[in-house]
Amino acid sequence: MKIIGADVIVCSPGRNYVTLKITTDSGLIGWGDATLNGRELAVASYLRDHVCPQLIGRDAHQIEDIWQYFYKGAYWRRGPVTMTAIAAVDIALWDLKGKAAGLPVYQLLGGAARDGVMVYGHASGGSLPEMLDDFAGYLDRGYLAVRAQCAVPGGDKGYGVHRGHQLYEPASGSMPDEERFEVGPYLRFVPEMLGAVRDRFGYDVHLLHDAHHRLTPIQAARLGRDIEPFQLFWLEDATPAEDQEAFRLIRQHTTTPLAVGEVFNSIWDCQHLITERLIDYIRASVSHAGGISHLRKIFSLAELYGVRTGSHGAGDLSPVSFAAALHLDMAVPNFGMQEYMGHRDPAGEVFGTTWTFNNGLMHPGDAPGLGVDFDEKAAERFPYDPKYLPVNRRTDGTVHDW
Ligand code: EZ4
Ligand code: CO
Repeated sequence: MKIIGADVIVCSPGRNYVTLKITTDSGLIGWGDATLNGRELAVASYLRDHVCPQLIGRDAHQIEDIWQYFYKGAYWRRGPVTMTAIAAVDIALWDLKGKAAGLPVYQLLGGAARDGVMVYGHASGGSLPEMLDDFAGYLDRGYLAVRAQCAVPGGDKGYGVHRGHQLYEPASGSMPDEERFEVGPYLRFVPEMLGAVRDRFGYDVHLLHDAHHRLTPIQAARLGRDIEPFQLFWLEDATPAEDQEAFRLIRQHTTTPLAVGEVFNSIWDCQHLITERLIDYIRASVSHAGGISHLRKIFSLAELYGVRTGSHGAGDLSPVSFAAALHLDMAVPNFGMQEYMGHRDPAGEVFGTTWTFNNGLMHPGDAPGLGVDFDEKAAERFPYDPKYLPVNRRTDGTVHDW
């Protein structure tokens, strides 16, 4: 199965997505996701200018060799742009191998290790009553796990709070929006918010919260301790993720389970977190951490140390990589939870999917490959539309982690 074409398509159906199309002499086509929120064109160029020409003529079945060729062959290793580009190639090749074999990708990864993949939805609100009503909606729709985010009273809107009736989407504007964050009111409000969820909905639903890398280790330790009574499934991204050592301090103070990793791009970003058991869930994503092949290695390392998976699944991961995540989630023994934020309209006009949602569990479907189609004609109707993630500042103007 020789590769005869490799093309990059940038489109914006609801938000920007970068999609890699690999064409083979067998007539089969594989799809990969190369979306890196706010830096889309850097990955598109990395692929178009440097990777696609070197793909032509290779055997699409040699997934591991091609992965190593682009990782070791570039000499310059790791980094989100490089690893997202390699991920797109890897995801497209797994899609092709599944299509060639006539099997869904999860079968190639060892087969189903569970009936379905537990996902969590995102409840949010500009006020506590609004958030609680949104939370109730997720339970009505059958979710077994829900993340709660809420604007801090008297403060700025805060991370993770949707506007109107649309799904939350943080990227907006051809220049980054500026948001404000003050840690004191946040640390006082979060226990109240999580307590209100438990008061209204009890303890059966799995409850999650994302601190979005905004706390210092000692602040995170205090928050983890304050919310212990509310028995979270996990506290996400407590501190800036590049500081692996910070988690040791948090760990010493709290039994609240810790999850981190949506900005990681390789196994080297989480080696100590995993081998020193500083976290409970590893949240690296298939599209930003080198594809199915590399994320599977991270998950295998995690399995050795009792760390479970919790893949990133925001709307800026296209349906192609969300499907890839579901296939991997089905097959790994140490699956924990999958984030499912959903994709805004009109993404469904460009991406056709086969996954299903039943009683809180998702299944990737049994179509050969990943089970995602990309409509190139439809994509032409949604040209690239520059958008950036917000920049965050403290009240005194100091730039802070967003
Ligand atoms: O901010 O994917 O858990 N999910 C998240 C996401 C991230 C975005 C960044 O592009 O934290 O909302
Ligand atoms: Co997050």
